[in-house]
Amino acid sequence: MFKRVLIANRGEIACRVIRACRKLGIESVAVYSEPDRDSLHVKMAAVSICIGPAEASRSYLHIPSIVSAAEIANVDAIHPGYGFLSENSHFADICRSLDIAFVGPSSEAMAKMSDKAGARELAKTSGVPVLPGSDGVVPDDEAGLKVARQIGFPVIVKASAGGGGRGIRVAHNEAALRIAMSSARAEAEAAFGDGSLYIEKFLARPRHVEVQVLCDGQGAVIHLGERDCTAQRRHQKLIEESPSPAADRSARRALGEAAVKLCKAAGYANAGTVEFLFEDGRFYFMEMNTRIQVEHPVTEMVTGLDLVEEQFRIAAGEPLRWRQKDIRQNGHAMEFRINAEDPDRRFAPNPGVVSLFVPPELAGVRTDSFIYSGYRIPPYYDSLIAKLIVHADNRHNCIELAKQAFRDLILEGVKTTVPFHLKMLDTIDFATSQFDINYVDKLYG
Ligand code: MV4
Repeated sequence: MFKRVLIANRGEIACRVIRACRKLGIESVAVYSEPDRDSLHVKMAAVSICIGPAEASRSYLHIPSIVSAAEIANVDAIHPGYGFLSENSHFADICRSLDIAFVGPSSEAMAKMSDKAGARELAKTSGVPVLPGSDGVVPDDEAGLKVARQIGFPVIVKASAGGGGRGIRVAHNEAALRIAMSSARAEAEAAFGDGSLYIEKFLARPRHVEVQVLCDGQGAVIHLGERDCTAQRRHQKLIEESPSPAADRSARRALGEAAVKLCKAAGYANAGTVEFLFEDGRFYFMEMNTRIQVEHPVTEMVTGLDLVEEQFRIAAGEPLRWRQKDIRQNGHAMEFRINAEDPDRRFAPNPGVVSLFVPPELAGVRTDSFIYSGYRIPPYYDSLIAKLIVHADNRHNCIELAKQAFRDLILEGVKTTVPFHLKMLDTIDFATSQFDINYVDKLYG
């Protein structure tokens, strides 16, 4: 196992990774930007190194600063967390050339999956269901129109270099498709420096269901069941749960098998997530995330595995410690993202001083956070300040436990998404899970 690891991240995930380091007897090295000097991850780590000013491009995203800190601290691995450099194949490549283990997949597997049109092709040729659409990227607008005429409208145009919902457009006819392609291309060119587009048949009311995988890079690939992330607003997930209330046993099994198939075809290693659109009992590959995800705790609570611990073990060259038959999904778990945002002001960021923070202390409830009473939330980064994760024997009891956990939670000083969650927990739509990815956008505009 590694002796010393640098955590190239901040916030709750940096704290979460440091906890896994402690469990494994690994010395942790935190990096932080100037406004993050009072952050919990800085206090928790054995060693902390300032890597630059507030702007992420000059700190958490600045590869020379991160690599310098890693060299100075003499670490043998870097854990990238999520966001920032976590899906940057160039960064993973630099780590390898410096003989520092990157806690994640190879740069080649990352690059394969960051090319969304290529990932779709790989899924298709591996026998993983995809929606009708283009074979890879469309070379020009005429080719795009030809694909749309073949598969029929409505279609969705996606940036091959995209992610997080940028560079996507829906078109219901040919004239709209011409406009959609030119605006998606311009947006993708500006955001990613790559205007490549691909096209798919558009699903109007899907759910978002994703499968957690673990691969040891020595041929063993297992899945840890699915998470349902349908409760989202503008591509920001708000509530995630496992298992998915929409999937029956046969769909669950098929989803898991599809995810494993794709990982084997990609030569994938470490933890990953295969995302699907799910509608009327059928599912279609969407994309693969090559990082640990925000919502990984719901899978941990249901399966009993520690995913960050497994990431470290795999990166250190250990073989997987479980076979598929050892994995069970026990009970039901939900994660509620607590963001410093005002739900009454269309979820506008609401940073400030947390005057009081007392997390609930209940059996089956976990709080992953980096805030504390008196902490000033800096305005420069993601608004996620805490995650409330609840686990019970079934979905009904999970909802009841969540309500109790929110009653016990004390979080004062800043507006948060807590009132949104309380409202959702009281709706029949949520209780019966009768909704799709458009639900929150429709409610809140
Ligand atoms: C889709 C889709 C409907 N049909 N593809 C959004 C971001 C990118 N990751 C893929 N996305 C979608 N792809 C087809 N063929 C709808 C979305 C989509 C979406 C997907 C998951 C969760 C939230 C979403 C919100 C809007 C659109």
